Amino acid sequence: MLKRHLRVGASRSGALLLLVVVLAGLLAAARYPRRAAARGPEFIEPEVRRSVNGLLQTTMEMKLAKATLAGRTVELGTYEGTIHGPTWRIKPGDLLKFRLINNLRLPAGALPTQQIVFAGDVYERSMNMMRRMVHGQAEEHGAAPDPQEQLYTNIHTHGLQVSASGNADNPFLLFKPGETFDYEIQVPPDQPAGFDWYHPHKHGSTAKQLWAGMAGAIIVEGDLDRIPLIAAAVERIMLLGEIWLDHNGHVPVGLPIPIAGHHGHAPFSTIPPVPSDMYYTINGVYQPTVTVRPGQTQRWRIVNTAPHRLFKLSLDGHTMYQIAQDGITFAAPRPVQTLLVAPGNRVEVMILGGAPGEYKFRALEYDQGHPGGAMPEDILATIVSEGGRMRQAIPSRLLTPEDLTTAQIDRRRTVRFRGSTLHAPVEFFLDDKVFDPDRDDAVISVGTTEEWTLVNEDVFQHPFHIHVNPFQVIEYDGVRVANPVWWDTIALPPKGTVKILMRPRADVLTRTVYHCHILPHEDNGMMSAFSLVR
Ligand SMILES: [Cu+2]
Repeated sequence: MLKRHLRVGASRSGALLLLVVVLAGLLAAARYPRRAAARGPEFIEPEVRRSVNGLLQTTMEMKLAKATLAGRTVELGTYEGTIHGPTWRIKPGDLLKFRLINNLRLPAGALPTQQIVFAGDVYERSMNMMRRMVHGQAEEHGAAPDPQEQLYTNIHTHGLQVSASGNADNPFLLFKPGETFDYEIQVPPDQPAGFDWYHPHKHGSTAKQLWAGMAGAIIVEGDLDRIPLIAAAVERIMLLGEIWLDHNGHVPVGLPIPIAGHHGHAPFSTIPPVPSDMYYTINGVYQPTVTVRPGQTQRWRIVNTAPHRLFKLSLDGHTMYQIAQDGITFAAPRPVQTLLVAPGNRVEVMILGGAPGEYKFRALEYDQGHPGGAMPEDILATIVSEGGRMRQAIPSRLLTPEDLTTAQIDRRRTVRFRGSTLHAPVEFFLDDKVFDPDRDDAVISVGTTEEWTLVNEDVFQHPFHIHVNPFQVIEYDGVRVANPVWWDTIALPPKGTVKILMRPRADVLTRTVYHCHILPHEDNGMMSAFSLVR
């Protein structure tokens, strides 16, 4: 009897959510038509902060700041006042000392009110339904979601193989507005040279903070940069952003719910709903123009900071030569025409400037299994090849990373990914459990080799990320991977499995997390704490 009652309840809230999704879709009217400019705004990069004599000492103030995006005035939470924070340029063995100051607040007018006029009582009826849903969610979790919690924060240095304890890269810390904290992170001397990044990691608020663009690049300088043909290339840093704006130029404050996304429109609405747009940006700029000379090589260091979208990248008329994945070099460049970059992933590619002309850098249409359907193609940038011809070349060899594929496997584990989006509250599970910071879901002996099978039971993709130690992907969707490279975030195929190998470094004994890097999934439960022990 109880079971039947629950099932009826679930299907009712499912129907309710679908209705809400439809109504929210009606609200997603285009308010800001985008014109195709002859030449987009200039390509810019974040400010650079370098370590000196083994020490990076800086301040990271999180605060609301105004910016211009696609001709609109926006007001977003930031690190240090710009969309995307400063780039840290560091070296293996450096000490990172920085003061995190949480001065975030909600922008004036961010809380939804009845600002939208509808014919008849459609608005009032949809609001009533949503109030009931939110109320249901509040009952389930014991408290109504307080918008102030969207301002709780901490920082994660994604890709650095560092301790997660104390005041290091600790995902269990929580700083409320008005609080200040002194971080101290020791980078190991054998940290691979590569492209990493930092971003907030407080369970429950990561998606909203990354939808504002709160993220920055970490460049670890080293051996890879000294290969002559790499050193000769022009370096460009590209933080791919997914900036979500309501009609006031703020990240919507309500609970995100999936809707159909189409060009210029967010694949999410909120409860309560407000009209909103999604901008796919590079370094906080919408569709910038990047210049290259014919025959010139450029090294693009790309990170996907989006809370949700997987970018399937392509560059018209150019092959991309991938040289690294997730901060770790390849043995040799790999020529690719398209490159799938999931949230959290970094890719480094070299390009060789084509014949004079204009080329589009695109995020191709891609279906990641989102309930709203495939994400349509978007133009990320225009590449203009102009100026005197150069005769630069792509290197043929890089550096050879470690290989675990012939190692004896000490332990095997399985992690299952499953989410429920069609009833309220939306929840996402690892091994049927939601995140509990006080529960260890794995205890791993450092220095041993483990093979993990990651099972995605959903039709939508989940990018798996584990802190501290990267892994080799040896099998993808049932197919053995030839010459497996290293990743720290891998997008699981829909209804498929991935097998990975890892050997946690012996000098980092700590407690941290693995999770899905689709941040609305992570915020709603899809994360596990684990310990690294001797
Ligand atoms: Cu996920």
